[in-house]
Amino acid sequence: DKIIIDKKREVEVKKSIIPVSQLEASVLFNGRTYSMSKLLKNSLSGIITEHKRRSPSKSIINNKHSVEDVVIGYQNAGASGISVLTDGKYFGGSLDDLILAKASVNIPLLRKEFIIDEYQILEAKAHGADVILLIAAVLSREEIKRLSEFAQSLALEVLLEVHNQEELEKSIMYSLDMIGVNNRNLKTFEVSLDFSKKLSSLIPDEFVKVSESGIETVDVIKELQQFGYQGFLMGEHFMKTENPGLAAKEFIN
Ligand code: IGP
Repeated sequence: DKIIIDKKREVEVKKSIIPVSQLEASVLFNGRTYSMSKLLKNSLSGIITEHKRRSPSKSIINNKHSVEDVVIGYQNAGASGISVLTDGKYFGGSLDDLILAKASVNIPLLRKEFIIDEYQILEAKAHGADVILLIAAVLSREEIKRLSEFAQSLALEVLLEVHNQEELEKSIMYSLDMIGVNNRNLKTFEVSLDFSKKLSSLIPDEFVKVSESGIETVDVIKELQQFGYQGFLMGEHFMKTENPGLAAKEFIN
């Protein structure tokens, strides 16, 4: 997988520039974290908004708003959390975006990244994340276990993303907080809400269920709630508008 090869190289370079001790010494590293899973359980709508400038499937989505404007708008809209893309090459994001988001809002932040190494989890914490994403499609069960336990040892929550039954079954373990079903196939970019519907009954009740990608209407959310979903990760539908915060507000209220 091309992205993972790129990531491995990226991580090795960063490790040689910024040592772990420097990450651990940062102010944010030693600060408190917010629980996204608790917020989702207690929220009526459970919308996790996303800051995403571009994507491999859609190219440019939004390149005119500042991170601060977007995330403050999302918080005002009543979002239960914000996912911040930090991958530069494919999504036009950065860890600086995460820092800016952290400085602007006080709701849970998810570092949206292809995480393959503990170093990226230390980075996430040092840049203000409350939650990390782990993608089952690119990790073995042993890697998911190692990385999720490491995240929890830093008081970070873990959202584990799956796309099919096999990925779900290999990943179930108690060091995860939320399980997300990605409605988008990361290889073909095809989107179908059927993935969330089909997999919901296989996710144990201990985990907060999240439906990710391709969500555009309140009706869809109501339908997915019937399948037990409490979190809904939405990026493009808001980011592509003139005012992402306002679009989220109209959606949530
Ligand atoms: C948001 P959408 O269709 O609302 O913009 O999707 C989010 O689910 C999507 O960006 C995403 C993603 C990912 C991006 C889900 N899993 C993994 C990068 C990597």
